[in-house]
Amino acid sequence: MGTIRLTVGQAIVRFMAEQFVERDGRQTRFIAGVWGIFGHGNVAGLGQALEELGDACDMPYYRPQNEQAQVHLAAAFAKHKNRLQTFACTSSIGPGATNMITAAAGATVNRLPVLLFPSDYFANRLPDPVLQQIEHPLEHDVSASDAFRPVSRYFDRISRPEQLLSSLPEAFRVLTDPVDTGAVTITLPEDVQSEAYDWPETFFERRVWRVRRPMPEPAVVEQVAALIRAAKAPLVITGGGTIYSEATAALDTFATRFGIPVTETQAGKGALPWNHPLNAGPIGAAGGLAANRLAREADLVISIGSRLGDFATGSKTIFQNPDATFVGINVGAMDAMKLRAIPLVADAREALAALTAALDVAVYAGTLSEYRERIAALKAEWDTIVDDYRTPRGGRADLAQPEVIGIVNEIVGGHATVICAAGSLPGDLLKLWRPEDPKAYHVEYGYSCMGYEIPAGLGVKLAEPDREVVVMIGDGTYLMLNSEIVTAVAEGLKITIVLFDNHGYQCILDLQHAVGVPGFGNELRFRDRGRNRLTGGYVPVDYREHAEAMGALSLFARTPEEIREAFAQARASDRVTMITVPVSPEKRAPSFEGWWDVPVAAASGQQGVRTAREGYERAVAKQRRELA
Ligand SMILES: Cc1ncc(C[n+]2csc(CCOP(=O)(O)OP(=O)(O)O)c2C)c(N)n1
Ligand SMILES: [Mg+2]
Repeated sequence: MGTIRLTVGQAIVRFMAEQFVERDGRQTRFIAGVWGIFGHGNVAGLGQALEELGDACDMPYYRPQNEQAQVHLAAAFAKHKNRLQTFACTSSIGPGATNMITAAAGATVNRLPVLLFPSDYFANRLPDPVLQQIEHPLEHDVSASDAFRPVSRYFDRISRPEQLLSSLPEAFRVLTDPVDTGAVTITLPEDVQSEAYDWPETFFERRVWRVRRPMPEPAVVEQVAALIRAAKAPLVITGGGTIYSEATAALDTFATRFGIPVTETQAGKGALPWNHPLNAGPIGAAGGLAANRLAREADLVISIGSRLGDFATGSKTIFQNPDATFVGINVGAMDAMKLRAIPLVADAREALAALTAALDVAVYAGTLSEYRERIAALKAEWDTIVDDYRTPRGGRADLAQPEVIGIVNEIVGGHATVICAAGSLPGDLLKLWRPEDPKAYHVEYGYSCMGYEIPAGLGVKLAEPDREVVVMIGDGTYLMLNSEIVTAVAEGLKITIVLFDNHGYQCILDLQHAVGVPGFGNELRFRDRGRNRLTGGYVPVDYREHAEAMGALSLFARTPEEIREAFAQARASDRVTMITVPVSPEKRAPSFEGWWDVPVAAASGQQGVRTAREGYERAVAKQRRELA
């Protein structure tokens, strides 16, 4: 057996370059490149390896400004690639490593593959305590990198080089498995990372990982087909799994042929174009009128590729028909079983094809015309409401957020990718954005992580350079993580960022009012010294100048006309562009018969809190606890 002498870092680069995935006969190199920030933990390990072997292995290196951001970026890239490709990320030990944890959790929650190599303290322990070492007093083998364990779908620490021989293949199995995927973390002690070993040459042979499409069990297909035939008011909820599985055409066929309305979650939005006759729009706490009314009455709810988070189910209040049956189509059994559903554990595309075939064999003609008319009427009503919110009222300043969303969507159309993650924008976008393509709507709402937006813009642009990318971001989240604008400048990545300046955390202020609490700690205000509270005037922040200082083309727009002019300038430029739009702190899209369980204080000296608590207890009574 031939061997080849390489360091651990070099072996990782060589190995990653030879890992491919295959689905539907198409092969893709799985790791597109490596993002990393170097420190003493990785500079001589993966850092040295990337410098020496990166070009030969076609393994490009990218430098972000923040380790959290590089992992968001990798996750967004993977999401846009339907999980068929991702980036690896390397960091130094200690703070560089723990900076990645937030975004690792986000990737795991959203079931998106990211491969993380945080560095770790010396395995030989001779220089202990090395700079940044925790020195846990009782558990001597614990390091800061152990904090990755709960947020990773696979975790390993390489304390001897040869452990890579079994660890790396297992890491790639997890990354490329549609059920198990998420953050995969292999921590690399700084000494081991640069140690050499004689690796078997076979370790670096090309390996193709098949991304499986599990077939549904025929008996369950028959059972579900019978339920569909018997249902009077069936309803589909589509999640992100439909898009990842490239099942959108199969979903269209299924819905159209049998007259079954499709409602959408944040991850599922775009599976059908907004104007598809059977797209009943978004469902749940931040959903629309049509979907939420259909959900209330539905007698058969079929979820496809959804983790059924509380926003999608209105914290389990949107299904009010006590006789409703639930079916879960999901590649993962855990998700398929939720809501006490009949689990159709399978790939979404295969399951939809099998159901369609079974219903065709049974000569099922679809839902009755009364139901189809009701769907059409509700959809028409919902579309009119959305039109109304999107339409600017005159050319004045003090625009409402929904108006800005409408204006931007009109400008960029239904094929540009809009990106968002936290704040009030995701709810408004879910209701008001009109995608016409499964890749036109990219909202991370599993972890709803402030700071995802701009790195995600870079990730999507790298995934599909020819598509227009628009990042929608609140002022609060911008202040938390904006520095990847510098990376966009360095990499020549052209995205357009629309910053909504409403003086702070307005969605949480809304929530605060809903739980009966007067405004406290959410708006960006000066400290009022007399009261010793943050109740002074607004702190002025010049976001336009801030982004310009980082090298962006930075514009300011107050009216619909100014937004259109700014976009014209943005589109004419090849630079990352930011358009700052001041918006009213109050005007957002309301709730459309959705509810979200956020507890209200059960004891308070304040009347407002007590009143809110009474309302909360009435609302909680509608929760379908038996669906837990
Ligand atoms: C990292 C992180 N910290 C805290 C939160 C809780 N949170 C959700 S939205 C939000 C405020 C967002 O403010 P901004 O971006 O200005 O959006 P707005 O609510 O004004 O639309 C906060 C604090 C979060 N989702 N993520
Ligand atoms: Mg804000």
